[in-house]
Amino acid sequence: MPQTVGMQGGIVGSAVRRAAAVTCGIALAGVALGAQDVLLTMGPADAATVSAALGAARAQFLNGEPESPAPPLACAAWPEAASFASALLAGDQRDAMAIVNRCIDGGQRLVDVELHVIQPALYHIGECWQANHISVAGEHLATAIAEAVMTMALLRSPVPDAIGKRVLLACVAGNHHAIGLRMVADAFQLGGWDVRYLGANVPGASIVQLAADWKADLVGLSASFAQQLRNAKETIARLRVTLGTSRPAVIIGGLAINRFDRLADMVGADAGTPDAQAAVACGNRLVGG
Ligand code: B12
Repeated sequence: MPQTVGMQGGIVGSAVRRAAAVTCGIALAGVALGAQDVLLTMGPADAATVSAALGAARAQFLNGEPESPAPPLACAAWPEAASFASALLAGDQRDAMAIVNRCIDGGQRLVDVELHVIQPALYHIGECWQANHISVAGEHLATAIAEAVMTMALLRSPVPDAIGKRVLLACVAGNHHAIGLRMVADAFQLGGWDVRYLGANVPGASIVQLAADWKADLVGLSASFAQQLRNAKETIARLRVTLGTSRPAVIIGGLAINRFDRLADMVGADAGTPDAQAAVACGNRLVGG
């Protein structure tokens, strides 16, 4: 099983990269085949853009083109990402914690450690799972360890001065990928924001209700798959209808958003950003934090 993470956050082994690219084609083809609902809820221009991108991925898969590049990674991996990934694959929580502790003891900020160590390691876990090199249980174990390490590291990070701004963060209905949003939550918290993090698979109506009751300045939504974009779009539309001009600003992110340009616009968000660090900079810009 390849356990090396390259400096750019990808797997070094070309066989695994090819397998990842093929399976990415399968995933995208699957999305393309099931995307009618998404396309129907968007305008014709938007639908054409999404349809073209998904159609190209589907054709590539059907033509059996395994050499296509893996999806772009949002972050550069530090050398520690490789040993962190190995600790996750070995199910060694102590080692994983020790690696992150050493980074923080060495003066690194948690936000950077999450972006350049934990995130690339998790992407690597995804590629191992996709290539059938680890089981579902192995992937779950890695995920659970990563979450535990992030909690530990957040607790030992210095508490920032509050900036008096509120951000509500949720994965849209159907999205069970919550760790990326947890990183976004940590980054906002360490940036002095008051954070409400709701985690995975949250119904749109509940997001809007809490945004109104809590008077959020900013709402951040996470979406992993094209099928979830409709839920994102509906939630944002509901925010507009319910709160009118006093609605919070909305940013969106996640794998689905990172894959295609313009998706943030299409679902009606004020902005989309590729990672946790960019999310805070964007939030500060949008609501003057
Ligand atoms: C762990 C994991 C799971 C766990 C998630 C547990 C949890 N508590 O989160 C579970 C087991 C639930 C899961 C399920 C599935 N998964 Co999964 N999973 C992963 C894995 C290995 C890691 C995800 C992760 O944490 N990444 C690390 C985080 C930090 O990265 P991130 O999510 O991109 O987040 C960053 C940015 O995107 C951005 N961001 C994210 N959210 C937001 C929000 C805002 C507002 C902003 C501004 C930014 C932002 O900032 C984050 C931090 O910098 C990935 C591999 C991968 N490449 O990510 C596969 C992966 C995402 N999963 C995949 C698949 C296929 C599935 C399943 C369909 C499998 C199945 N058959 O059941 C289901 C679908 C579940 C669903 N409906 O959502 C595929 C997706 C393929 C695709 N889209 O093309 C991947 C890529 C694996 C792979 N290589 O094939 N998965």
